[in-house]
Parts: sequence; structure tokens; C-alpha cells
Amino acid sequence: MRPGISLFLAKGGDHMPGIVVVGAQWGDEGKGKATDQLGDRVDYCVRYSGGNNAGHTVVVNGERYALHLLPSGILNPSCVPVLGNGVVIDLDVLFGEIEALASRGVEFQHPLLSANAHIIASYHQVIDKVTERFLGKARIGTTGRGVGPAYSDKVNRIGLRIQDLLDESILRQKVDAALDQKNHLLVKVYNRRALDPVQVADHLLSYTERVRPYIVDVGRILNDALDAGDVVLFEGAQAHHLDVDHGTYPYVTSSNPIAGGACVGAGVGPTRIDRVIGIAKAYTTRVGEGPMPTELLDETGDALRNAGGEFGTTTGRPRRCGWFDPLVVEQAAKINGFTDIFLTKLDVLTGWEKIPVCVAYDVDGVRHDVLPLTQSEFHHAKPIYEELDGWEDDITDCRNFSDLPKNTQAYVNRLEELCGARISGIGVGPGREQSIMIN
Ligand code: 2SA
Ligand code: GDP
Ligand code: MG
Repeated sequence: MRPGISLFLAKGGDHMPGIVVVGAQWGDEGKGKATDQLGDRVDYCVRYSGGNNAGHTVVVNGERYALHLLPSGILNPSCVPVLGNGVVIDLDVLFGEIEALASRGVEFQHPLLSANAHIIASYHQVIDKVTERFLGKARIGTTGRGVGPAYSDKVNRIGLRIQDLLDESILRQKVDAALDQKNHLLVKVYNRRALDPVQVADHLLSYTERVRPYIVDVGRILNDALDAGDVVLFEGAQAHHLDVDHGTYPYVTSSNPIAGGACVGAGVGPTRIDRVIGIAKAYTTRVGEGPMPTELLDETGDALRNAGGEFGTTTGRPRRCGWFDPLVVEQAAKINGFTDIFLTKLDVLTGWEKIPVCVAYDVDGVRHDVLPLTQSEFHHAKPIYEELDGWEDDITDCRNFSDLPKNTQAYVNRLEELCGARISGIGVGPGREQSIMIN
């Protein structure tokens, strides 16, 4: 049997790996806490996709930190935070976060930025918001941070890269070209004011000297670090089912949060990844539009939301809540190649007499034991539940699997069976110490 996460990361362990942390559902599973949990043994913590649409919460000694762009590993003073080429960077947010951490007295290593990472400019946010308004009922429910428009410019080959800040004339040309096109859209289609390219470029260029010392060849640094035996943790943002290729398209984010995205978005080969840890919440949440078969639109959903504090870390939006859906997690386990699952927020389920777990879907009268092939079928999926016995005892102080009530252990064991990947860690509270590691 493979060793559990903590044993694998034990100081002096014989193989120091490349580890990816990925959301197994629709985000907000507790990736921030899980990343922080792997903690002081991690030398580099790398964001490889998304931007400041993410909201990763870590609670250290009762202090809550919500990180949007910087990787959660920054809260460990010896860990080098890295933003890979796959990330889209809002410079206001980047320096806002750096300053906020410094002003709270947090000691951290200075971040490294890929020269190839793309920039979220002010016009990307404007377009994100007006597009959503224009779509009305057909909206995606984005975070409005400009992430989608920045990625579409990247793929359209009209994006701005971090390295462009080092060449003023190139940056100005690129902003001019991008705004030529976007102003047409803003004025003619959305009836908005045109944006001034000089102002946009001036604002971005005001960051050049601050950014310059952070720009590096991230791929080279990470590969050298792995060669030297350092632990590199790739911190996924959003989640498998929000992946633009593998998620519930079009209700997805515009990047590849899946484990494979770590190779593309950080510049390492697949052979460098030793461990893929799926983070799964003990129930299901989703924020934004799109199908979610186990969603509870009644007071039970409200009770889960209140018990779990399920409100967006970035936007404050109430999250949609429902029972655990193993079909969703099993699909993620397969596509990402989970070696482990870290099951979070188990404490939130304390107090229910019975806890339903979805074991299959009914799609227009046909039973599906795995995720259906098409999006239309997924929209029609009705959960078929099995009821497990709940537990009453507070589990927030449990630190060993055997300390958990028998029914809690049975719940975890059943989830493990249904998800098809080993549960190696359990979250029993938001605090750094509130975890159970299973070796
Ligand atoms: P976007 O802004 O273009 O990436 O939105 C596209 C979809 O991706 C979803 N999305 C998220 N889902 C969960 N958590 C996210 N981060 C924040 C958090 C969200 C918040 O940690 O709570 O505060 O509202 C996140 N980021 C993007 C989004 O809801 C759309 O469905
Ligand atoms: P992320 O985007 O996956 O990092 O998750 P978020 O930070 O957006 O949301 C997860 C929330 O759950 C945060 O408020 C965490 O502090 C909290 N959390 C994480 N793990 C646990 C846990 O095991 N129990 C409880 N009660 N809260 C947790
Ligand atoms: Mg989040």
C-alpha cells in the first residue's frame, strides 16, 4: 500500500516529490487549508492556473487569511511562492496581497513570477462584467475579475504578458491593438464608454520596477528544484468540474485546474508529478450557474450553508449546497489520477441523524453509476441516495481516525469506496491543526 500524505512528507523521507493539489468538485473544498497543511516541508508552492477569481482560506492560530492570487504556501516562511505561466495576474491584486500580508506581520519569501504569465488589465474586468449582464439568464455566474476575457485574449494571441512590462513600446502597441478591438465592442455592442489605451498602459507600466525583480524562468527553476530533491507543491485553483475541458462546460472557468494543468501552467513534465491529492468536501457546494445534481433548494441546503459558512471567499456569494456526490469525485479521481483524497469539512456534518449519499443518477428513467456522457444528460440527472447513519459527537478535537465516532468512520470508509481513491487526510475544522492524517 502507498504511504499516506504525512508519511510521504516526513522530514528526511527518501523521496521528495512533486505534488499537485486539485479540487475534486466545484471549488472551495478547502484547498488552501490542505495546501497549508502539507506545510513546512514544502519548498515551493506554485499556482498554475486561474487568477484572483480563487479564494483560498487558511486559518493559522485563529487568524484567517484569504488568498486570491498568491499561493497558500506563502504562509509558511520557508516556502517560495510561485505564479506559473498558466496564471493570469492582476497587478493591483498581486501587490495589494503582498502589502496586506506584510502589514499583518507575516514573514514570507518573495514571490517568483513567470515571464510568460498573462496580465489581467482593467478592460478585461469591464468586459467580464458587461458580458455577464448582457447574457442575463444565460450568464455563467463569473466572479467578475476579468479572468475569462484575459484567457480569451491569450488564446486569441492578443494578450499582455508579464514580460511585456519590461518593454514599454511593445506593451503600448499591444494595449493599443487590444483596445482597438475592445472599444469597438464596448461602444457599439454594449453601449459603454471607450477606454483610453494611454491610461491603461500607464497604469500597467507603473508596476514595471516593482515587478522586475520577481520575474524568472519558472519552469527552469522548478525543474532544477525537483532535481535537487526539493518538494514542489502545485496548488490548483477552482476545481476539476470547473475545468474548461473536463468540467460542466460552458459553466466553467477559462483555464485547466486539473492536475495535468500543472504541467502546462508551470512548465514541468508529467514525469515530475509524484502525487495528486484531490481535495473533496464531505458534502457538495457550487457557486455560479450550471448543473449540480445533489443541490438542496430547501431548508436542508440552508442548514448546510450556515453550518459550513458557505459564502464565496472572493465575492461573498452564497454557495449552493447539497449532499456528497461520489460520481462527481470519482470522475475527478480518474481524470486527475488521484493518489489520495483529503476529505474536508467532515465536522460540518455533525448532528444529522441520517446523511444521504448519492450512489447513482436517474437520467430520464435510466440509471447511471458514473457521470453521464453528455451535458444535457447531466442537466437531467436526479440523484439516487443511500442513507448513512449520522453522529452527534463533536469531532473537531479528533486527531486520529480511531478517535472518530464509529458512524463517522463508516461514512468516510463508504465515501472512499464510492470515490475509488484512498482518503489519506480529513479536515475536522478550519484551523491548521484541525486535521487527521492517515498513514
Ligand atoms: P470565472 O470568474 O470566469 O472564473 O467564473 C467562471 C466559473 O468559475 C467559478 N469560480 C469559482 N467557483 C468557486 N470558487 C471560486 N473562487 C471564489 C471562492 C468564488 C467566490 O473561493 O469562494 O468568491 O464567489 C471560483 N472562481 C471561479 C464561477 O463561480 C463560475 O461558475
Ligand atoms: P478553497 O478555495 O478550496 O481553498 O476553499 P475556500 O477557502 O474558498 O473555502 C473553504 C472554507 O472552509 C474556508 O473558510 C476554510 O477555512 C474552511 N475549511 C477548510 N477545511 C475545513 C474543515 O475541515 N472544517 C471546517 N469547518 N472548515 C474548513
Ligand atoms: Mg475558494
